[in-house]
Amino acid sequence: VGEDPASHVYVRNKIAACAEAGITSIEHRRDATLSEADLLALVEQLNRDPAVDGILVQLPLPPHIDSARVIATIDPDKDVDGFHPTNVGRMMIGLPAFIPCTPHGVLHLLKRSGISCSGKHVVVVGRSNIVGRPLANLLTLKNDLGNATVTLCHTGTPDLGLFTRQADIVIAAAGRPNTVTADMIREGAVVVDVGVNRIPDATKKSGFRLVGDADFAGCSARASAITPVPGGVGPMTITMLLFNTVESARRAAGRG
Ligand code: L34
Repeated sequence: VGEDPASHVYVRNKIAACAEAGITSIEHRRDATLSEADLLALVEQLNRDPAVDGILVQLPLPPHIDSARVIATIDPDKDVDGFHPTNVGRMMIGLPAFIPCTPHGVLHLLKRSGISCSGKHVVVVGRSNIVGRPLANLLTLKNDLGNATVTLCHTGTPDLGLFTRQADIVIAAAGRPNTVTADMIREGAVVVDVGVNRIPDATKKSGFRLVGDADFAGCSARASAITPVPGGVGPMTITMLLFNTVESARRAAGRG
């Protein structure tokens, strides 16, 4: 809904990934003037449609629309973003649930890189509902992706470096460039950069370039591993969306 340029790129990438994986996707693009009532009606129509296994309302929504209300209207069994309160609650107590795509992508990215979180001190920087908070929660679960000691830092943390310097793994999800700099990480630490920020750059045709929340050049000299932006967590977010959608279709077919 609306004209957020980054959202258009992300949605385009999601549609392309669905096509590549053989998943049918339907884009319902609406102007920023769409009323909340009309959006809720569209979600309800998709809830009822047996051909639809997954519903994703790309955020952010225009300010006149109550995102929480829209998310709560999505059928929890089709909530492939894992944002519905039912899925958030189920996830938090370790019950089967759709896991939010970015946090889930981060956990699999680490696992597939041979980096276990078990017994490690993971410092998460950022407390959003879509990344920081669910990620911190998942990391505390007693399973093969979690079992970490977790510190959740945010804009109310007076001395961020005091915490990040104690981390085995730093996850930057603050939405601000240079939130994590080389002096804030331990030698050999792992840095996962969730940020996707557009920085003005006159040398680029688009007029901007993408940077993460960590200073990549500085941190990569000290870190044992670090994710790039672009090409790091972003593609994993999309991958986990496909995973959740296939999972939903399996469940709907009674083969869950
Ligand atoms: N409902 N809203 C809902 N679900 C989500 O899971 C998201 N998120 C976040 C924003 N709003 C959402 C995404 O889809 C962030 N996000 C997302 C998705 C894809 C990419 C980045 C963030 C991505 O494809 N990143 C590319 C670069 C893209 C570019 O060129 O701008 C990368 O390589 O990082």
